[in-house]
Amino acid sequence: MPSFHYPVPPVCEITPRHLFMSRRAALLGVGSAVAAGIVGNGVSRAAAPPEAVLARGWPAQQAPTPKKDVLSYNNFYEFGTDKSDPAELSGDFKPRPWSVVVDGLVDNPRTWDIDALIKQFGQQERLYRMRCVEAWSMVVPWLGFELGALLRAAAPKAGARYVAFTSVVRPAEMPGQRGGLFSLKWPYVEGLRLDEALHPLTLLATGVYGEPLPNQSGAPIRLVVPWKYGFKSIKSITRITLTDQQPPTSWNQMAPNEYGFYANVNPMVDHPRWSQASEQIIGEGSLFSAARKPTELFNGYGQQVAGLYKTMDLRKEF
Ligand SMILES: Nc1nc2c(c(=O)[nH]1)N[C@H]1C(S)=C(S)[C@@H](COP(=O)(O)O)O[C@H]1N2
Ligand SMILES: [Mo]
Repeated sequence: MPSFHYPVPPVCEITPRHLFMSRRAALLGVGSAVAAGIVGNGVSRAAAPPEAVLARGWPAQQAPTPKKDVLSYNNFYEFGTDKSDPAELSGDFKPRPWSVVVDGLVDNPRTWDIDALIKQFGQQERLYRMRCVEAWSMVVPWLGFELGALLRAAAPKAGARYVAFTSVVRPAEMPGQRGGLFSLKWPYVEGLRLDEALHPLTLLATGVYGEPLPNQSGAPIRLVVPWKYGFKSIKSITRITLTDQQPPTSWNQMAPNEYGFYANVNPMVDHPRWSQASEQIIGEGSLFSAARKPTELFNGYGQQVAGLYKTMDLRKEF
């Protein structure tokens, strides 16, 4: 069954919103009240965050999502469209050896070996909220370094205004790249404006929960842009190219009226097929009451990033 992101998802098109049952709830055999995300109390909170994560990370005002949920509920369409596919179908993927090309409008283009990158730029722990455009969210303790550090080493030329990212293409190791009825075009591509890419919140993650990224999380290196919908956070990156033109992005090409280039989390701008006002908290709640919370503008990172957009109409440039 194709997931939510697709413009023609059989389930949510043909089922009234209040009866829609998520795949997860369906597997658990629970009813529509749960699936509809009716806010309940009696929500069991996740365990308290390790002190070190909170101390070294940026404030996220929440406990981390349990590791088992972070590593088993994923979107990574190269391995399949179900949330469980990336963890279950990525066993053949080999994240080493791996290199990342940094090129385009830079004075110092370079092909980096993944381990040389980690040695050069280190790994800090950052606890970030992650809000998928499908209206669910997690809190994830990443390891990584600021994309800005790598870009400064590349020395962008004066004309550079955007950064284009490209994911790996390996159909032999990635079953989702071997066709199917609904498919994105490969490689998965994403992009940021250069000032967004240089923002200190923008992370290149090389690990999660204190360990190297597992395949389903985007091994060996993926982007994390916590104030934008999750699809901007491109996985298994092979190329980072500085350009003077806004680069094409995968979901925008698939459905431009549903997924903009900016994709800033915004509870006031609904997706054409569902509300963005609130989100399901993955890993919380029970069989009988899904846990939800109101969605925050810029996913709660407005104090840090709102200035990037002060001259823009966020309804038009969504
Ligand atoms: N290459 C690639 N990157 C991707 C995706 C994908 O399908 N392919 N899915 C995106 C989406 S929709 C989300 S919500 C996040 C999910 O990251 P997570 O599985 O680590 O939570 O990855 C993003 N990055
Ligand atoms: Mo997503």
